[in-house]
Amino acid sequence: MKLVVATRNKHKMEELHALLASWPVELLSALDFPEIPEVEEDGATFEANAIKKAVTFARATGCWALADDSGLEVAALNNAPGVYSARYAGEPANYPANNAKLLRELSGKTDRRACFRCVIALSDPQGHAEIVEGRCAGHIITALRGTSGFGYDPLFVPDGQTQTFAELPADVKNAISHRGRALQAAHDRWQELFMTRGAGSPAHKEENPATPSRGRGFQPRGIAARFKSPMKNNRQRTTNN
Ligand code: ITT
Repeated sequence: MKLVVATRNKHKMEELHALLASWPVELLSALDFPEIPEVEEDGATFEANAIKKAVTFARATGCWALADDSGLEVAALNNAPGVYSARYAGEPANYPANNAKLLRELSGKTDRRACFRCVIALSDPQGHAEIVEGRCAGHIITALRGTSGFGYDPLFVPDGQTQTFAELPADVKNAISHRGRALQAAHDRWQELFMTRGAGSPAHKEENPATPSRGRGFQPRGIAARFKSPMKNNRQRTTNN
């Protein structure tokens, strides 16, 4: 079964490849579909953006699609940069500029608590989507440390660790990160789907006929009812089921 990951972020894709290694799926990414234009992330929430990316790619490719919308929420900054994490310092997205801005904004502040959030949406080819979420709490240090990972990794020390995400080995980051936790939830919730479906077969067409587009361009309906495994440690929500 083909699964399109709706991202052009190579670092994210590397992490997803490692994290999805045990799934019986052939992973494709947005880079395999250069004809599909970049999806504008204009939602007010991680959920809205993740669903928009997944549904757009699912409908455009006729495959199941998965999208991750993620970012960093900093307590002392009223949860900024949040959904604006990728372009915190402006266009075009630039990791060093974002990190420099974060350090400036936190300069002199003693409350350095922060939380990475990751919302993963899975959409069937008709555009019915469901989400899971993972979080990783930690704090922001005062100078960059480490060279692995991407984004805010050199400034973020997860709770229970002394090293930043950019210093920790990739497998340690993946085990505790917001993305790793969201994917663990996804695995628990959706594995039956990937174990039982044949390549490219559309999902439960009769039970959940495609819902007409509305509002932001999609009207997701949950596919949760079909899957037995309850979520364990992660928050989960179905979308408008
Ligand atoms: P796609 O939309 O193509 O997937 P993107 O980089 O634009 O790629 P997002 O919209 O989800 O991804 O923005 C996420 C931003 O949040 C990302 O650019 C980083 O700045 C930050 N971020 C997310 N996960 C991170 C992680 O694991 N480590 C460090 N920074 C992260």
